[in-house]
Amino acid sequence: MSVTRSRDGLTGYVTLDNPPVNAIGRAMRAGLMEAVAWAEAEKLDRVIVTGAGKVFAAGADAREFDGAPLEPYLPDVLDAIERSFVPWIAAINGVALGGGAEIALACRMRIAGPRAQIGLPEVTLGVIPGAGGTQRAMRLCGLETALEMIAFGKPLSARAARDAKLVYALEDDPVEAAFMVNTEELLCVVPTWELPPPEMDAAAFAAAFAAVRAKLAKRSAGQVAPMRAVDVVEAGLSMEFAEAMALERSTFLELKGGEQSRALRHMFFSERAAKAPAGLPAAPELTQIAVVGGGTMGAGITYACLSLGLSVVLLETDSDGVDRARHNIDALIAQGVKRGRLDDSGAEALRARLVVSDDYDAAAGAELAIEAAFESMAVKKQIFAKLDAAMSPDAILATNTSYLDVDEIAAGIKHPSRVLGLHFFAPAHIMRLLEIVNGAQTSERALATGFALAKLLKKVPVLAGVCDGFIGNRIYTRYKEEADILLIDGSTPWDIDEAMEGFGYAMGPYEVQDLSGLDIGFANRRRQDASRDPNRRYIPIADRMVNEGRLGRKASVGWYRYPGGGGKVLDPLIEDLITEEARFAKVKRREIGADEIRERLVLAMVNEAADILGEGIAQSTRDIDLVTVFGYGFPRWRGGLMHYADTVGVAQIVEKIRALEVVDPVIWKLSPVLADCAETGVALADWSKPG
Ligand code: T1G
Repeated sequence: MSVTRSRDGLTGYVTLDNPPVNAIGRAMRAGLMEAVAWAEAEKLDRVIVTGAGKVFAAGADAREFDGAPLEPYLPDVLDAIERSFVPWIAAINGVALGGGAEIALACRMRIAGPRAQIGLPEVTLGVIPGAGGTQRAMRLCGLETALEMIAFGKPLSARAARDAKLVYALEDDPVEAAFMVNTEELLCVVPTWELPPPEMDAAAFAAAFAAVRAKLAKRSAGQVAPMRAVDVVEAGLSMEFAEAMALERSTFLELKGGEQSRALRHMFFSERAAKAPAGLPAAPELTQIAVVGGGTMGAGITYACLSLGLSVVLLETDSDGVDRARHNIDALIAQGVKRGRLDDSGAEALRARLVVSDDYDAAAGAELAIEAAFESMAVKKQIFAKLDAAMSPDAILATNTSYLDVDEIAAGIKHPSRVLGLHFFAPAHIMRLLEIVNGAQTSERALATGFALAKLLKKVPVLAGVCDGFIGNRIYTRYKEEADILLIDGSTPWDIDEAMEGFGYAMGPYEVQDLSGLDIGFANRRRQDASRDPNRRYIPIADRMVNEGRLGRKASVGWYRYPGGGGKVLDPLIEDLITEEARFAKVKRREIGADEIRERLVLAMVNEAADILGEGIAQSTRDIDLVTVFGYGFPRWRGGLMHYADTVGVAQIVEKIRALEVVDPVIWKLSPVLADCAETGVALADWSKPG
């Protein structure tokens, strides 16, 4: 199918029809090329092109990107549409993205419906617009709007597109409106390619390009496609259209085959493949959720559920707790109103669905409870006992614990099969990752409930097995441990942070700890004291920080000093403290460069992640990639931790870890999964547990 066509008198109708999002594959390109010939053979006076369903077209079919381009190429199809003597009108019924937008830009006229959006998000897939977007957009909407669309990939709403002159009109029924356009008026519209490129004085041009490049350097550091897109737009200003189109095409093809596009496509499809495992039973319908604990996490979870239209019973220990919880929810609601996500009536409706109480009986009717209380096993066990007594025996009980043993929590109640972990990430109403922890006794119905909630909340769900820290925090703990070793061996928090920001993290490990609070790591290390290998090198610097009250932002001092006003400043006292600890430990500090920092930290994470895969705590490398990108800031344009490891090559990774094993055989134990992949030549992504 892909393209259907019909006619009514001298009006031709062409419908892009490739469910679910009308992605433009070879069949659609061929169908469009045939439609041009058909319209000319029938001597129609116009063709109206629109999308089947709610989408106009989601762009080129990204699944085709791995293979060689297949004719007819989209730029050629759009040239045929644009130069045909039968003018085409794009009746934009929904999102028109990438190649979808480019089809519309090549049409003689564009009429947008209320749900229309026009965007050129190609850079989010590591490429640039490859079918005229870099040259046609600016001819219609001017340089600055085109640069913003292309460099940052954000779509324009129908209204914004109309105001930017990308569309001729906004109409409730764009197809009908296109039919009504006066033929003479339509024939007077100049084809886009014949419009002159934007004219601005040299200074204005220079300022526009400098501004977008400066913004990209901050927001898209390390990413190639956005900068190259700006270069192609700039080059096009002083080239013939055909020449500029050739440059665009060659740049697009080059980037399509590059590492960053492969990584970003991997993330795009991995995110969409993150769904409930096949075969789970239907989940109970969720109407009321109980949340235990109204602190940061509990309030965030509550707000997220209220925003879905669910009712929530937020439980606290006493009236003071109830007041604090209510205050936290009010703050989130006020933030939602301030950001325009909620109007006053919406805020009232949220409040109407919320009960805050210290009486667990208030939660008797909830289908699901999520415990988000203090990270203490004793506290959690008490709470689960109270939930067990107050709620229906088939209610699902979830813990939001970040590290603790879900099986131990489940053991304390009747019907432990209804217990699972739902590990949200702060802020819970914003961060998309949700680790769904599958306990030894967790039933399929409980898992199905977790995945159902994830889908409602539009989270990225990842199934995790039970171990200390599950997938993400276990990798993060190893990352911090290796960072502290580099610290005492010769580095500083800011050198390490800078090195990892240079790798693509928005924040390095020390700034992150200051944000979340050093006391969290301290509590986890105390919990692990009894089980830690006495021969394992232990770096006491972070403990000393906590003992000296340097807890991070909340104490105005941590690894950095926060004198007020939001910024962080380096604190020379930290270097003295580190040097002193190195002396106590008889460590001879040495210069450690950024490359070594990045390599050691990434290798530490890859090795730990490989063990997590080998132990079945994670189901796939794709899941580990989702956790590291959506939960811990691993650069998306590197494809996540394990995709990146495969890009580097397992053989090289194994060689480097073997060398580190010589230095410290206790901390560096090569994962059997990595050894197996190196031996068999199988990529991590293709590794499967033997037997
Ligand atoms: N190619 C292939 N499959 C796609 C796709 C695409 N462009 N877009 C979506 N899908 C699949 C997706 O994997 C999922 O599959 C299903 O459609 C529903 O998607 C030449 C080169 C349009 C806003 O970057 O932003 O054009 O999981 O879950 O939430 O210059 O999809 O069902 O098997 O996201 O309603 C540029 C990407 C391409 C837009 C709809 N276009 N897509 O969101 O559904 S490059 C994009 C989206 C290009 C040209 C260049 C969203 C959406 P499955 P979904 P949704």
